[in-house]
Amino acid sequence: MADIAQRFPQNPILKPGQILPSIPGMNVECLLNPGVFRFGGQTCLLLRVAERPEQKISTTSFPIVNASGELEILEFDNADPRLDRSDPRVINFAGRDYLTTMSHLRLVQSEDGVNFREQAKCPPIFGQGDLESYGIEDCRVTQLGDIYYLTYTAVSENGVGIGLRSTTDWREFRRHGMILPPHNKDCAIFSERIGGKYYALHRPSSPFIGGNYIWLAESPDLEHWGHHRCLAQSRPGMWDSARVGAGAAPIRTAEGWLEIYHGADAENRYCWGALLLDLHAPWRVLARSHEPIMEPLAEYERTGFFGNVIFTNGHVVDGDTVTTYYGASDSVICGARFSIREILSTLHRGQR
Ligand code: MAN
Repeated sequence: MADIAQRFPQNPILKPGQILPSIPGMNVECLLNPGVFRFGGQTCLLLRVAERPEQKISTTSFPIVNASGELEILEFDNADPRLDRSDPRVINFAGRDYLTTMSHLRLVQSEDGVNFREQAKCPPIFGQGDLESYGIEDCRVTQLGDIYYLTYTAVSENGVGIGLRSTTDWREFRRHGMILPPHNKDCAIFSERIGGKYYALHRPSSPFIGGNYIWLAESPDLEHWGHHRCLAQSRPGMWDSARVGAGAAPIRTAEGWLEIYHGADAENRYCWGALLLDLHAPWRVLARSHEPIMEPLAEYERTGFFGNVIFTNGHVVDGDTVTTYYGASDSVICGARFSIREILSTLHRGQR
């Protein structure tokens, strides 16, 4: 069997109605794709909260941050022939793309890893400045020493790139700016330096030659990234034929760095596979999944704001168990456990 995930029986563990909107007048439409870490003895999820105003039948409206740094609601008439609403996530009006919701990040905590609550002392994290004016999304959290590094998708009319912030206490944050420019997503920093260098997986997209592939970059200081290498391409005819992107920071195992990644086909069906990278030379791919390790099978994974999506960018590891948290159907938050040994046993050596 391809799907080896042990889903939480309590799934979904968080739904949009359980999180208050960031400001009155907004609706929380979707909870998605949390970054995951441990802090103060608790399991923490950094949720992506996607909001928009209550929708009227005849118009499509959504927030952006305008040039003065204020929230502004854009509203388009659904009957206008210049409006393309074929994808629930993005609209195109008069040749320009917009997101239908604006996302920010919110921290929830749990003692048992299943029941999560928001803590008033941890402030919401919003997009700031002209490279984040359509919101911030899908944050990976990597702890290096006492510092937590947040790599997230920064969206604006300028494009989609990778922003970096850091914190030690989840109250005060340092902004490091955009570390990888558009078009780039799915950036996860390794939890250890290798040979004195920092490493990160990321996903630049090439519209003509090339595609949506997983790359590796190297840095002396976490802000300047170079020595780029392409690690894994999408594979024609397979479940990951259209795009692949890294999940959270890879897991150190005796056999190598284990990376759980997402792959989607032309129908936007998202599954997960895994890559095994050499411990000392992470640009060497030792093995890769042939079959997915998880597929959108449960009802809550098949139907929602954008169905047939499971998307993970966060996990915690306890011995042989990796507990992944994920967005299902771009709507709700779920959890699933895997045996690391079992994932490793499914990988095909020498696959690219
Ligand atoms: C992209 C990102 C994710 C989202 C998936 C599925 O990969 O925008 O945030 O979950 O698409 O819609």
